[in-house]
Amino acid sequence: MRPNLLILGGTTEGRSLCNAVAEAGLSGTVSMAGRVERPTPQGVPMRVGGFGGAEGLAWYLREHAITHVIDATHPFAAQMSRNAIDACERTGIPLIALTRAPWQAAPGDRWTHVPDIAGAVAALECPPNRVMLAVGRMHLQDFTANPQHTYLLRLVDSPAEPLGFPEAEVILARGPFTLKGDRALLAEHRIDLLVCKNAGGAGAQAKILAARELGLSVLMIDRPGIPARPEAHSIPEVMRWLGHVSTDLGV
Ligand code: 3Y8
Ligand code: NAP
Repeated sequence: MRPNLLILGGTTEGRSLCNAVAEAGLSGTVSMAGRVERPTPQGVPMRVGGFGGAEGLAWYLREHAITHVIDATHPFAAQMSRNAIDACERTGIPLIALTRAPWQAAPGDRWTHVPDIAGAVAALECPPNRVMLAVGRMHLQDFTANPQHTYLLRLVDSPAEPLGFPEAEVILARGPFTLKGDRALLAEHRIDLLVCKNAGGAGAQAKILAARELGLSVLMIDRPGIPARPEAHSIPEVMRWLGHVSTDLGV
Protein backbone atom coordinates (compact mmCIF):
# COMPACT_ATOMS: atom_id res chain seq x y z
CA MET A 1 0.00 0.00 0.00
CA ARG A 2 1.70 3.23 -1.13
CA PRO A 3 1.65 6.09 1.38
CA ASN A 4 -1.28 8.45 0.90
CA LEU A 5 -0.77 11.49 3.15
CA LEU A 6 -3.13 14.04 4.60
CA ILE A 7 -1.30 17.23 5.59
CA LEU A 8 -3.28 19.64 7.77
CA GLY A 9 -1.71 22.86 6.55
CA GLY A 10 -1.84 26.64 6.86
CA THR A 11 1.73 27.41 7.96
CA THR A 12 5.11 28.13 6.39
CA GLU A 13 6.40 24.78 7.59
CA GLY A 14 3.31 23.07 6.21
CA ARG A 15 3.95 24.53 2.78
CA SER A 16 7.60 23.46 2.92
CA LEU A 17 6.51 19.93 3.87
CA CYS A 18 4.11 19.82 0.91
CA ASN A 19 6.97 20.78 -1.40
CA ALA A 20 9.17 18.05 0.10
CA VAL A 21 6.38 15.48 -0.32
CA ALA A 22 5.89 16.48 -3.96
CA GLU A 23 9.64 16.31 -4.62
CA ALA A 24 9.77 12.85 -3.04
CA GLY A 25 7.03 11.70 -5.40
CA LEU A 26 4.73 10.82 -2.49
CA SER A 27 0.95 11.04 -2.80
CA GLY A 28 -0.55 13.65 -0.51
CA THR A 29 -3.35 16.14 -0.05
CA VAL A 30 -3.07 19.37 1.93
CA SER A 31 -6.12 20.57 3.83
CA MET A 32 -6.99 24.20 4.60
CA ALA A 33 -9.88 25.51 6.68
CA GLY A 34 -10.84 28.13 4.09
CA ARG A 35 -10.07 31.10 6.35
CA VAL A 36 -8.73 33.31 3.57
CA GLU A 37 -10.05 34.15 0.12
CA ARG A 38 -7.11 32.78 -1.86
CA PRO A 39 -4.99 30.19 -0.03
CA THR A 40 -1.40 30.04 -1.28
CA PRO A 41 -0.77 27.08 -3.62
CA GLN A 42 1.09 24.39 -1.66
CA GLY A 43 2.60 22.16 -4.35
CA VAL A 44 0.23 19.22 -3.73
CA PRO A 45 -3.53 18.87 -4.32
CA MET A 46 -5.54 20.99 -1.86
CA ARG A 47 -8.90 20.50 -0.21
CA VAL A 48 -10.56 23.43 1.57
CA GLY A 49 -13.14 23.46 4.39
CA GLY A 50 -13.90 21.72 7.67
CA PHE A 51 -14.35 17.96 7.96
CA GLY A 52 -17.28 18.08 10.38
CA GLY A 53 -15.47 17.48 13.66
CA ALA A 54 -13.33 14.49 14.63
CA GLU A 55 -15.99 12.10 13.37
CA GLY A 56 -16.04 13.79 9.97
CA LEU A 57 -12.26 13.68 9.83
CA ALA A 58 -12.26 9.95 10.71
CA TRP A 59 -14.73 9.37 7.88
CA TYR A 60 -12.53 11.36 5.48
CA LEU A 61 -9.44 9.32 6.47
CA ARG A 62 -11.19 6.02 5.80
CA GLU A 63 -12.98 7.20 2.65
CA HIS A 64 -9.76 8.50 1.08
CA ALA A 65 -7.58 5.58 2.27
CA ILE A 66 -5.21 7.97 4.07
CA THR A 67 -2.17 6.11 5.45
CA HIS A 68 -0.51 8.93 7.45
CA VAL A 69 -1.66 12.26 8.91
CA ILE A 70 0.76 15.14 9.43
CA ASP A 71 -0.68 18.00 11.50
CA ALA A 72 1.25 21.05 10.29
CA THR A 73 -1.35 23.54 11.51
CA HIS A 74 -0.58 26.69 13.47
CA PRO A 75 -0.14 26.21 17.25
CA PHE A 76 -3.30 28.25 17.83
CA ALA A 77 -5.35 25.89 15.63
CA ALA A 78 -5.92 23.80 18.75
CA GLN A 79 -9.35 22.43 17.82
CA MET A 80 -8.05 21.05 14.53
CA SER A 81 -5.16 19.42 16.36
CA ARG A 82 -7.46 17.89 18.99
CA ASN A 83 -9.69 16.51 16.24
CA ALA A 84 -6.68 15.02 14.45
CA ILE A 85 -5.60 13.20 17.63
CA ASP A 86 -9.14 11.89 18.15
CA ALA A 87 -9.71 10.80 14.53
CA CYS A 88 -6.34 9.05 14.29
CA GLU A 89 -7.05 7.20 17.56
CA ARG A 90 -10.43 6.09 16.16
CA THR A 91 -8.97 4.87 12.86
CA GLY A 92 -5.54 3.68 13.98
CA ILE A 93 -3.91 5.87 11.29
CA PRO A 94 -0.44 7.17 12.30
CA LEU A 95 -0.28 10.87 13.24
CA ILE A 96 2.63 13.21 13.71
CA ALA A 97 2.55 16.96 14.33
CA LEU A 98 5.08 19.23 12.62
CA THR A 99 5.45 21.90 15.28
CA ARG A 100 7.75 24.84 15.92
CA ALA A 101 9.11 25.86 19.32
CA PRO A 102 7.55 28.92 20.98
CA TRP A 103 9.54 32.13 20.74
CA GLN A 104 11.58 32.93 23.85
CA ALA A 105 12.23 36.44 25.17
CA ALA A 106 15.85 37.55 24.88
CA PRO A 107 17.64 39.63 27.56
CA GLY A 108 16.27 43.16 27.39
CA ASP A 109 12.99 42.17 25.73
CA ARG A 110 9.95 43.88 27.25
CA TRP A 111 7.44 41.03 27.01
CA THR A 112 4.32 40.60 29.10
CA HIS A 113 2.88 37.08 28.78
CA VAL A 114 -0.90 36.67 28.77
CA PRO A 115 -2.62 33.26 28.66
CA ASP A 116 -5.07 33.96 25.81
CA ILE A 117 -6.87 36.60 23.75
CA ALA A 118 -9.04 37.61 26.75
CA GLY A 119 -5.87 38.14 28.78
CA ALA A 120 -4.51 40.42 26.05
CA VAL A 121 -7.76 42.43 26.02
CA ALA A 122 -7.62 42.79 29.81
CA ALA A 123 -3.99 43.93 29.65
CA LEU A 124 -5.04 46.70 27.22
CA GLU A 125 -7.25 48.31 29.88
CA CYS A 126 -4.59 50.98 30.22
CA PRO A 127 -3.98 54.59 29.14
CA PRO A 128 -3.95 55.25 25.39
CA ASN A 129 -1.15 53.75 23.37
CA ARG A 130 -0.28 53.21 19.71
CA VAL A 131 -0.90 49.46 19.44
CA MET A 132 -0.19 47.04 16.58
CA LEU A 133 -2.64 44.12 16.72
CA ALA A 134 -0.85 41.41 14.75
CA VAL A 135 -3.39 38.72 15.69
CA GLY A 136 -5.29 38.45 12.42
CA ARG A 137 -9.04 38.87 11.96
CA MET A 138 -10.83 36.10 13.84
CA HIS A 139 -10.59 37.64 17.32
CA LEU A 140 -10.39 41.33 16.44
CA GLN A 141 -13.81 42.22 17.80
CA ASP A 142 -12.66 41.28 21.32
CA PHE A 143 -10.21 44.19 21.19
CA THR A 144 -12.88 46.86 20.55
CA ALA A 145 -13.37 46.79 24.34
CA ASN A 146 -10.45 49.25 24.54
CA PRO A 147 -11.26 52.07 22.09
CA GLN A 148 -8.83 54.47 23.80
CA HIS A 149 -5.89 53.12 21.81
CA THR A 150 -4.82 53.96 18.26
CA TYR A 151 -4.59 50.62 16.46
CA LEU A 152 -2.65 49.31 13.51
CA LEU A 153 -4.31 46.12 12.25
CA ARG A 154 -2.64 43.68 9.87
CA LEU A 155 -5.08 41.43 8.02
CA VAL A 156 -4.84 38.94 5.18
CA ASP A 157 -8.07 39.97 3.46
CA SER A 158 -9.97 43.24 3.36
CA PRO A 159 -12.54 43.26 6.21
CA ALA A 160 -16.06 42.41 5.01
CA GLU A 161 -17.71 44.78 7.51
CA PRO A 162 -16.68 47.78 9.67
CA LEU A 163 -14.32 46.64 12.42
CA GLY A 164 -15.73 48.83 15.20
CA PHE A 165 -12.51 50.61 16.17
CA PRO A 166 -12.75 54.44 16.35
CA GLU A 167 -9.02 54.83 15.67
CA ALA A 168 -7.56 52.07 13.51
CA GLU A 169 -5.56 51.74 10.35
CA VAL A 170 -5.71 48.46 8.41
CA ILE A 171 -2.88 47.09 6.33
CA LEU A 172 -3.47 44.08 4.12
CA ALA A 173 -0.52 41.71 4.03
CA ARG A 174 0.16 38.00 3.97
CA GLY A 175 3.35 36.67 5.54
CA PRO A 176 5.97 35.42 5.77
CA PHE A 177 7.18 38.89 6.80
CA THR A 178 10.69 40.41 6.86
CA LEU A 179 12.60 42.17 9.63
CA LYS A 180 13.27 45.16 7.37
CA GLY A 181 9.60 45.45 6.45
CA ASP A 182 8.27 45.03 9.98
CA ARG A 183 10.83 47.39 11.49
CA ALA A 184 9.84 50.07 8.97
CA LEU A 185 6.14 49.41 9.62
CA LEU A 186 6.45 49.72 13.41
CA ALA A 187 8.59 52.87 13.14
CA GLU A 188 6.42 54.55 10.50
CA HIS A 189 3.31 54.05 12.64
CA ARG A 190 5.15 55.04 15.86
CA ILE A 191 3.94 51.85 17.53
CA ASP A 192 4.45 51.66 21.33
CA LEU A 193 3.02 48.20 21.93
CA LEU A 194 2.85 45.03 19.83
CA VAL A 195 0.18 42.38 20.53
CA CYS A 196 0.84 38.95 19.04
CA LYS A 197 0.40 35.21 19.45
CA ASN A 198 3.36 33.02 20.28
CA ALA A 199 3.23 31.35 16.88
CA GLY A 200 6.88 30.30 16.79
CA GLY A 201 8.52 29.62 13.47
CA ALA A 202 10.06 32.12 11.08
CA GLY A 203 7.05 33.34 9.08
CA ALA A 204 5.65 35.56 11.81
CA GLN A 205 8.82 36.26 13.78
CA ALA A 206 9.95 39.45 12.02
CA LYS A 207 7.72 41.68 14.16
CA ILE A 208 9.24 40.26 17.36
CA LEU A 209 12.78 40.92 16.15
CA ALA A 210 11.78 44.41 14.98
CA ALA A 211 10.14 45.18 18.34
CA ARG A 212 13.37 44.05 20.04
CA GLU A 213 15.47 46.41 17.91
CA LEU A 214 13.08 49.29 18.53
CA GLY A 215 12.77 48.56 22.26
CA LEU A 216 8.98 48.17 22.06
CA SER A 217 6.79 46.44 24.63
CA VAL A 218 5.18 43.17 23.52
CA LEU A 219 2.00 41.53 24.79
CA MET A 220 2.74 37.87 24.04
CA ILE A 221 -0.29 35.58 23.91
CA ASP A 222 0.73 32.12 25.06
CA ARG A 223 -0.39 29.04 23.18
CA PRO A 224 -3.50 27.00 23.98
CA GLY A 225 -2.87 23.54 25.40
CA ILE A 226 -2.94 20.58 23.00
CA PRO A 227 -3.01 16.94 24.19
CA ALA A 228 0.20 14.92 23.76
CA ARG A 229 0.90 13.50 20.27
CA PRO A 230 4.05 12.49 18.41
CA GLU A 231 5.88 15.66 17.31
CA ALA A 232 8.55 16.52 14.74
CA HIS A 233 10.37 19.85 14.50
CA SER A 234 11.77 19.66 11.00
CA ILE A 235 10.87 18.42 7.53
CA PRO A 236 13.65 15.76 7.50
CA GLU A 237 12.26 14.40 10.79
CA VAL A 238 8.82 13.99 9.21
CA MET A 239 10.29 12.37 6.09
CA ARG A 240 12.20 9.91 8.30
CA TRP A 241 9.02 9.20 10.24
CA LEU A 242 7.24 8.49 6.98
CA GLY A 243 9.99 6.13 5.94
CA HIS A 244 10.00 4.45 9.36
CA VAL A 245 6.24 4.13 9.73
CA SER A 246 5.89 3.07 6.07
CA THR A 247 8.33 0.21 6.78
CA ASP A 248 6.23 -0.78 9.79
CA LEU A 249 3.16 -0.80 7.56
CA GLY A 250 5.04 -2.86 4.99
CA VAL A 251 4.45 -0.14 2.37
C1 3Y8 B 1 -5.51 30.14 5.72
C2 3Y8 B 1 -2.77 30.08 4.21
C3 3Y8 B 1 3.30 30.26 4.12
C4 3Y8 B 1 2.31 30.26 5.26
C5 3Y8 B 1 2.23 31.62 5.87
C6 3Y8 B 1 3.06 30.86 9.88
C7 3Y8 B 1 3.36 32.05 9.02
C8 3Y8 B 1 2.68 33.77 7.41
C9 3Y8 B 1 2.20 34.94 10.11
C10 3Y8 B 1 1.21 39.06 11.69
C11 3Y8 B 1 0.70 37.77 12.10
C12 3Y8 B 1 -1.76 35.37 11.98
C13 3Y8 B 1 -2.50 34.86 10.72
C14 3Y8 B 1 -0.25 34.65 10.33
C15 3Y8 B 1 0.93 34.19 9.82
C16 3Y8 B 1 2.16 32.56 8.19
C17 3Y8 B 1 1.55 31.56 7.24
C18 3Y8 B 1 0.95 32.95 9.02
C19 3Y8 B 1 -0.34 35.65 11.42
C20 3Y8 B 1 -2.16 32.01 5.96
C21 3Y8 B 1 -3.11 31.02 5.31
C22 3Y8 B 1 -4.28 30.97 6.02
C23 3Y8 B 1 -4.13 31.81 7.14
C24 3Y8 B 1 -5.17 31.99 8.18
C25 3Y8 B 1 -4.87 33.12 9.09
C26 3Y8 B 1 -5.85 33.32 10.25
C27 3Y8 B 1 -5.04 34.29 11.14
C28 3Y8 B 1 -3.60 33.81 10.95
C29 3Y8 B 1 -2.99 35.99 9.85
C30 3Y8 B 1 -2.12 30.74 3.03
C31 3Y8 B 1 -1.86 33.21 5.10
C32 3Y8 B 1 -2.40 36.58 12.61
C33 3Y8 B 1 -1.61 34.27 13.05
O1 3Y8 B 1 -8.56 36.56 7.90
C34 3Y8 B 1 -8.54 35.50 8.56
O2 3Y8 B 1 -9.56 34.84 8.89
C35 3Y8 B 1 -7.19 34.97 8.98
C36 3Y8 B 1 -7.17 33.88 9.79
C37 3Y8 B 1 -6.20 32.02 10.94
C38 3Y8 B 1 -5.39 34.25 12.61
C39 3Y8 B 1 -6.64 34.99 12.96
O3 3Y8 B 1 -7.10 34.74 14.09
O4 3Y8 B 1 -7.13 35.79 12.13
N1 3Y8 B 1 -3.63 32.91 9.79
N2 3Y8 B 1 -2.92 32.42 7.15
C40 3Y8 B 1 -5.35 28.79 6.37
C41 3Y8 B 1 -6.58 27.92 6.17
O5 3Y8 B 1 -7.57 28.37 5.60
O6 3Y8 B 1 -6.51 26.74 6.62
O7 3Y8 B 1 -2.86 31.32 2.22
O8 3Y8 B 1 -0.90 30.67 2.98
C42 3Y8 B 1 -0.90 31.27 6.34
C43 3Y8 B 1 0.10 31.94 7.20
N3 3Y8 B 1 -0.16 32.86 8.06
O9 3Y8 B 1 2.87 29.85 3.04
O10 3Y8 B 1 4.47 30.65 4.35
O11 3Y8 B 1 3.39 29.76 9.43
O12 3Y8 B 1 2.51 31.04 10.98
N4 3Y8 B 1 -1.45 34.18 9.98
C44 3Y8 B 1 -0.51 34.52 14.07
O13 3Y8 B 1 0.56 33.87 13.94
O14 3Y8 B 1 -0.72 35.34 14.96
C45 3Y8 B 1 -0.05 37.10 10.98
O15 3Y8 B 1 0.49 39.94 11.05
O16 3Y8 B 1 2.40 39.46 12.04
P1 NAP C 1 -9.15 25.79 14.77
O1 NAP C 1 -9.83 26.86 15.55
O2 NAP C 1 -8.26 24.82 15.45
O3 NAP C 1 -10.24 24.89 13.97
C1 NAP C 1 -11.63 25.17 13.99
C2 NAP C 1 -12.25 24.29 12.90
O4 NAP C 1 -11.81 24.76 11.62
C3 NAP C 1 -11.78 22.83 12.95
O5 NAP C 1 -12.49 22.08 13.92
C4 NAP C 1 -12.04 22.40 11.52
O6 NAP C 1 -13.45 22.26 11.28
C5 NAP C 1 -11.61 23.63 10.74
N1 NAP C 1 -10.19 23.58 10.36
C6 NAP C 1 -9.13 24.16 10.96
N2 NAP C 1 -7.99 23.93 10.28
C7 NAP C 1 -8.34 23.17 9.22
C8 NAP C 1 -7.61 22.60 8.14
N3 NAP C 1 -6.28 22.79 8.01
N4 NAP C 1 -8.30 21.83 7.24
C9 NAP C 1 -9.63 21.65 7.37
N5 NAP C 1 -10.39 22.20 8.34
C10 NAP C 1 -9.74 22.94 9.25
O7 NAP C 1 -8.36 26.43 13.52
P2 NAP C 1 -8.00 27.97 13.21
O8 NAP C 1 -7.22 28.54 14.33
O9 NAP C 1 -9.26 28.63 12.77
O10 NAP C 1 -7.01 27.79 11.98
C11 NAP C 1 -7.56 27.54 10.70
C12 NAP C 1 -6.43 27.38 9.70
O11 NAP C 1 -5.62 28.56 9.68
C13 NAP C 1 -5.51 26.22 10.00
O12 NAP C 1 -5.16 25.61 8.77
C14 NAP C 1 -4.29 26.88 10.61
O13 NAP C 1 -3.10 26.16 10.35
C15 NAP C 1 -4.27 28.21 9.88
N6 NAP C 1 -3.65 29.25 10.68
C16 NAP C 1 -4.22 29.57 11.86
C17 NAP C 1 -3.61 30.56 12.63
C18 NAP C 1 -4.20 31.00 13.93
O14 NAP C 1 -3.72 31.99 14.48
N7 NAP C 1 -5.21 30.30 14.43
C19 NAP C 1 -2.43 31.17 12.15
C20 NAP C 1 -1.88 30.79 10.92
C21 NAP C 1 -2.51 29.80 10.18
P3 NAP C 1 -14.22 20.83 11.41
O15 NAP C 1 -14.35 20.61 12.88
O16 NAP C 1 -15.52 21.06 10.69
O17 NAP C 1 -13.35 19.80 10.75
